[in-house]
Amino acid sequence: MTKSALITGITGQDGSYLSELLLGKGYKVYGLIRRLSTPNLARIEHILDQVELIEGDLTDQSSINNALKESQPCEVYNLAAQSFVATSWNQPVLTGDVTGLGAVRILEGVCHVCPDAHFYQASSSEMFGKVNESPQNENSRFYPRSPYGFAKVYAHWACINYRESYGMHASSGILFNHESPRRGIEFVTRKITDAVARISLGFAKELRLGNLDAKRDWGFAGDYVKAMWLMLQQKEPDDYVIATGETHSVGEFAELAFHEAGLDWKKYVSVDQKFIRPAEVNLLLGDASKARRILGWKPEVTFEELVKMMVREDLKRYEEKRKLAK
Ligand code: NAP
Ligand code: F7E
Repeated sequence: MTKSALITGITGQDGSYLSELLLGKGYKVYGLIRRLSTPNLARIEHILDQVELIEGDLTDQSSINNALKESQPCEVYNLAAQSFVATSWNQPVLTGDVTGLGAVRILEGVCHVCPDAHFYQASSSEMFGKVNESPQNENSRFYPRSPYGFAKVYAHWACINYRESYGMHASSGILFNHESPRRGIEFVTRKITDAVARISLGFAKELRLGNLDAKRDWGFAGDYVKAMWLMLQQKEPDDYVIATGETHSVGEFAELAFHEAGLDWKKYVSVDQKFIRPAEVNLLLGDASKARRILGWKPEVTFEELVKMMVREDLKRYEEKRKLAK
């Protein structure tokens, strides 16, 4: 029998990679999309004829219930969120509504409409925040440092509570930062690789960043969606840290990215106070040994390969733009 999956956040970075993965495994893939004045379908344009999109919004319970009824999913992946940490200070209530309560709305929907469906919650290493031990694993303390971080803690505990209260197959992936050429342009890795390409081709002269010393455990999104799927194939639901086990600073990322284009980053990068956050998460480093042991998951793309992949894709994009402009 064909398996079906409903993905919230299908138009996002992870939603697009997960859709490709599930289609490749023969799933019927449904995606929840919200109404926007201009549809944001660029990341799934190449598979639009293979997925079924259902209109709905994580702030609207009845649209979620309708999407679940229509898709009758075997698996539900809750990837939708207001996912940009910096914006969460400007829009804390919206972030709480979508990223926090949104998870409860979809858990409620699954519990009533399709209680046997396997459920995935997109938890985040931002929940560890101000860390008291390194590396961080599934038992490390949560100390979120932003409205995004505390909304994710709420959603994470909601997932555990629905599992324990109703016996739902609900799992959380505590994913550390994962990037790709499809990463939103506001996140630091993509902001850097996009600027490298623009500077290299003469479209820009400089790049302004915030805290260059913040350290992140960066992996490749294509590797991380495999872990999501693996979690829902297990007999028992559980929570898993997904990470590479390596950490690098923003400065190191910038140095390597500029180097890839033959440029010296120090000539182009400056610090702008505008990008310094009210509270910072200084260091994240994940221990994914549980995922390795139980799921058999490990990252395949290295940090260096990731930086190169992102720089090359952005260079290609701007080279094509330049050709068209001639
Ligand atoms: P992303 O690219 O920002 O995508 C977010 C998705 O959520 C988009 O499809 C967006 O739709 C949708 N969305 C936002 N508000 C919505 C609403 N009110 N109703 C329905 N959909 C809504 O995020 P991502 O990087 O793919 O991350 C996927 C999930 O993993 C998120 O929950 C994120 O918080 C979490 N996470 C990400 C990372 C990471 O490093 N990438 C790490 C840990 C956890 P539009 O296209 O309409 O905006
Ligand atoms: O920042 C520093 C910034 O915005 C990374 C989301 O996917 O991963 C992501 O959250 C670091 C921070 O990602 C700039 O201060 C310096 O320390 O790329 P980011 P994030 O905040 O780590 C987690 C796991 C998620 O769950 C989130 O959804 O880089 N930084 N200068 C900067 N960051 C940005 N965005 N822009 C700068 O100019």
